Amino acid sequence: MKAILQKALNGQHLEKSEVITLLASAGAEERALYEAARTIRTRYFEDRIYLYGFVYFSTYCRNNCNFCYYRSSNQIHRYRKEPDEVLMIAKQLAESGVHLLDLTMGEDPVYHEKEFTPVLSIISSIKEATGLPVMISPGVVPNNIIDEFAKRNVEWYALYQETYNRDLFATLRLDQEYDRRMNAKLYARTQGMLIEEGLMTGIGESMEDLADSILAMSHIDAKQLRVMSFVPQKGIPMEQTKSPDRGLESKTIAILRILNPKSLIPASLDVDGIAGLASRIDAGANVVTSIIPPNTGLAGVAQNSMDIDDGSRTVEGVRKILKSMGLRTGTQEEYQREIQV
Ligand code: SAM
Ligand code: MD0
Ligand code: SF4
Repeated sequence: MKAILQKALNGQHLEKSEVITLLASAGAEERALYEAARTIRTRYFEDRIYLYGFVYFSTYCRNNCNFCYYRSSNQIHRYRKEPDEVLMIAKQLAESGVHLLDLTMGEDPVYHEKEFTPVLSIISSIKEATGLPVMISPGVVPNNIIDEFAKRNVEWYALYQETYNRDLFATLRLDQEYDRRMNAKLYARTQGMLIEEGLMTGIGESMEDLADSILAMSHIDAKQLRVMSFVPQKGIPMEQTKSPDRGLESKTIAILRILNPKSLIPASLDVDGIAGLASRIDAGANVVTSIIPPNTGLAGVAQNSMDIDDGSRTVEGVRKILKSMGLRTGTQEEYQREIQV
């Protein structure tokens, strides 16, 4: 274990067997892994942490992912926010001090199958009104739509593979093509956009699968890399699947950090709310995602309401905790430098 962490600190490549050893660590060894991850984060990022506002503007979806509350066959309340309201919420988030706005939607048939233009106009008006970098999380879209994003200088395209095991992918993202999803993000990269890749834990993966995924996702030139623990949802096929031990998510964050020292790595408030922030930052994360303004009717994905309306999933709520950990939020200029391509 010591030798592996020393290799990591020296910036050497890690083998799959070594990643598996790190994933299996416990007790003092696990704590040493987090310490190494923090050391590596500090080298490049010092005490700076970045904050992302989350705007889930349509929860309609044509897909039927087995792990997702918003899968098409789940009979739930859904919303599609009007452009004016989305713009108002985006402005409110910008004023509160986030560094980026993540505009997210299900694969809403109204946009995906009829007319995508309204989404492009929302993006343009938000960019113009706030001046903030934007991430678009629209699911899989054709290359000509990605071209439209690139034309509007959308900085980020987020699209998570969840696992690099194709068979497992097929059991989770029903009737969706692995290669189409992968190729969409790779295409966005060739058009000059930054990409975010992501994994889930607790979805039936083996330790070997997880190690393969961690190594593979570290090689697609993604500037942001995330992992989220599966959270069971009412009414989905995986409702009874147990949520995994959070140590696995933390260890994955730490390994992603040591393999990708300069990457942005989220501590998502969408898994355990504000109570889960410190442990994820301690594991080497440097971006807080899923900040949602209270009382706007906006939902999260894995935690659709936790900590939202009481105002703890806000810049203010997050800053308090970061401060107590000796960390600070970066300035907008610092964030802009971070994502310069
Ligand atoms: N519909 C688009 C898509 O699927 O790419 C955008 C939404 S995307 C941001 C939703 C992501 O949240 C999934 O890719 C998955 O990583 C995560 N997620 C969804 N349901 C989850 C759950 N029950 N527990 C944990 N993470 C979940
Ligand atoms: C988050 N709830 O950041 C959001 C979402 C989509 N790009 C991100 C999963 O945790
Ligand atoms: Fe739809 Fe995305 Fe949920 Fe899959 S993960 S059901 S694509 S919203």
